[in-house]
Amino acid sequence: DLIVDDDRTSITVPALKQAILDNLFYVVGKRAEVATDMDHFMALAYTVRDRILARWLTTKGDYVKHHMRTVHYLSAEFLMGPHLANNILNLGLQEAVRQATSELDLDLDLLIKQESEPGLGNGGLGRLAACYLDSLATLGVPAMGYGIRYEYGMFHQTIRDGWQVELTDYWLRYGNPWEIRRPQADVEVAFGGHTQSWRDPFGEYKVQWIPGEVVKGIPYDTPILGYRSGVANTLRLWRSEATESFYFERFNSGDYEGAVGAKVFAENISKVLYPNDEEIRGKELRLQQQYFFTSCSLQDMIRRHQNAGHAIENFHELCVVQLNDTHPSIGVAELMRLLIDIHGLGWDKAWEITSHTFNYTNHTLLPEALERWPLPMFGSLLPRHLEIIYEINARFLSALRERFPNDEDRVARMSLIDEHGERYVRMAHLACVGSEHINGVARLHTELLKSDVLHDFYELWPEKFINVTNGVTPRRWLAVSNPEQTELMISKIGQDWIGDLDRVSQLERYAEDSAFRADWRNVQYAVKVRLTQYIANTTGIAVDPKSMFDAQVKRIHEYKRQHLNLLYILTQYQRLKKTPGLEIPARTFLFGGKAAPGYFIAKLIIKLITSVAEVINNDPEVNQQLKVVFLPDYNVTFGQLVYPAADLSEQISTAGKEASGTGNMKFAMNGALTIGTLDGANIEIREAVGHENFFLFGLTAAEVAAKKAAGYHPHQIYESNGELREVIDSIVSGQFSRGDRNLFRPLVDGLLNTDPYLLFADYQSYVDCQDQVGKAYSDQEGWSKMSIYNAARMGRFSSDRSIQEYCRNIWNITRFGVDAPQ
Ligand code: 26M
Repeated sequence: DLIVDDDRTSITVPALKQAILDNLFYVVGKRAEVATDMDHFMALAYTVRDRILARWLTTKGDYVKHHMRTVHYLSAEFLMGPHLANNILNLGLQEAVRQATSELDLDLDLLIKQESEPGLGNGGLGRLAACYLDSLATLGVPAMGYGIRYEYGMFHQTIRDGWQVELTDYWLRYGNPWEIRRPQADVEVAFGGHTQSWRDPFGEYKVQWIPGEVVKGIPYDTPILGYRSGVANTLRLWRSEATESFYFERFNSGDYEGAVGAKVFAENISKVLYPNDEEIRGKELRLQQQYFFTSCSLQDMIRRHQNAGHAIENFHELCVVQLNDTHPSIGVAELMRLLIDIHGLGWDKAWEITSHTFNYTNHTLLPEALERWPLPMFGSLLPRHLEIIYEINARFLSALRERFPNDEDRVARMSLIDEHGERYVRMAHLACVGSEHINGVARLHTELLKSDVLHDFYELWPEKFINVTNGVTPRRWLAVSNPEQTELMISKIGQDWIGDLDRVSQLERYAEDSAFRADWRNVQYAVKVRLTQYIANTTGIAVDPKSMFDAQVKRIHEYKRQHLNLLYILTQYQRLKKTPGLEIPARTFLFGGKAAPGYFIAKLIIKLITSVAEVINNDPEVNQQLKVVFLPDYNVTFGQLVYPAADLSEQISTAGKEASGTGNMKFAMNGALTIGTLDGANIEIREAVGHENFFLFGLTAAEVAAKKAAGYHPHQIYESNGELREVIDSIVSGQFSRGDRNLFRPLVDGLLNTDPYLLFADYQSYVDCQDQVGKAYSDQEGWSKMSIYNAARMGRFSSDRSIQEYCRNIWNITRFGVDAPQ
């Protein structure tokens, strides 16, 4: 009964309604009477996708037509989170879609919740890549993301008997309405085998790689909309499949097992995301994944470059590659191989192109997280690349010897090959040698790269090093996730800040306005009620939305010190037990985060959190003042619920260990106050929001280093600090493990004996600081002021600012935007 012009592009309410019904019938294949919430989600998602397509195709065409220099962001992980709400916001369709769905008697928020999130990343690094794609499209930067279309993403976490249990994440179960498979743009990737060399008739040395296996990469494209920019860039994720020819050759020659084996080999590559962050074990499949997506992406870039009519010699003028950590750094050797073996260039020209194409972002200071591949494994999987790496290394080391004569220690330290005992290829060194720029992700992190982790490279090439402090997108992390605060902000300062976060500073003057502060508190309370309901539904725990919400959500890691947070909780618990009726403001401690499945101590920390929670939450003497909640399966979707609801953000890593942190930014933008160390981006956040609006504690990175050098004895601190000793003793006593004195022994012994992350050294400072936090929270007016100053001064931490810095200082991109109307 509805008549509309074009139900695939029109954005009027009647057209949207008709489109949802048409997509439900023709794409989903259901009648409205029997459609489920998931069916309606799909129908709505296709409706939104239809409205993206014109922008998407126009954007692509414009980049080609105008020969625009393009960024290629190579990342093993893209932790995108659900797309629907974000796409609706970016298209400017929030009101129209709400109206259309409500007229169809559909609950928009319920439909949005149906989308299963593509969890194709571990944590910070993958989520940063997603924020950067958002900003690239918003700013109209010609850009493409390249990665792997894992069939199984980050595992789902459940808690059984207080322990983490992993379940697989088959996120494609109901289909993915956002992706388009493009089989015509497939590429082939080789593995194994051997190389042959000869001199061609002109006397040129030539190498041919005779591979053992060949697989096919099929691209799946997802449009990435800018915020009201009219731009839609592409995220291109590769799926591995068997090549028909390889498969059938063996099949027809009677080698049935070999044929099946080849198929299994091929399909395995993009099957599953490795759930380890910050810890590398040399698994061959992981190297296969890295080479697979990097080779697919570089071949794709070359093909697109040539199809647009450009000569291979100009590759680096139009194509720039950003390496998201060392995971795609094999690309340096791969581009050399493609240019020399496939496109016939000489070494020097190939090196000129390669070394002007790549840039490398480092994300870690932990020595155990620097990627190295055992040489025998590397050589058998990528024999040609090993030869190329040897040649790069020979040339690099001879230049190095010229620059630093008689310094063989330096040569050994900087070599691409680690020769101490078992031999390894050092991927960070390959990335440094092959890149034009090397960047850290926060000011302190970059300084520590220069002075420590990559010091030799800094001495050799100081001009390569540059800092780009991370940022996060205010679209997803504020406008989408915190509609209550967003609406209040818009009522005072309009909405331009969503696309230009520096403008939130206009909020500052309202910090001194008591009526506004009351509104701010009401909004905060409403958001906390939302989270309270979620907690009740998922855990059965009743928390009080009037209590302070104190949140630590991030991967579980010793350096992030979730157990330091626990030490304070236990300190308060002991105090309350000793002094019944002790006046402290009620607090709800919220934890969320996954442990790498093989990381025993991290899993034990989860068990300790859940065990302490059980005791405290069920102790009537304290549970009006203290509650502890571990929320299972922390992911992007849950992050969108928790960042807006927190009063206090825990950013308590050992100084010098957290490269940047990005959760710290999401909390502060939403008005949470931070308790934190001088680590990563905390330092810059504290400067931006004002020292008086940030709860600082703990040793500095320099003090940590000095303490370790001087000989650190945690046992002495245990002996001399009464409260700490009681807390530790209570864990050992079995109070939280039903009398089992051994359960938490590995954790406690580690702290007493070595405590590599200096929890004991920072304990008293943390406890004192937390006590100050408690006092400050009792003054609600003062707290609201600080909260508003935090939100108003976070403009710098928009990923739009980070991307502008990458464009100016690293990518040399000055042309933005497309012809398309917004
Ligand atoms: C490597 C090899 C094999 C399997 C997995 C990995 C791997 C995957 C993810 C290693 C590290 C990974 O991520 C590291 C990470 O997330 N680092 C974080 O990056 C953020 C963005 O820059 C920073 O804010 C965090 O401080 C940093 O810890």
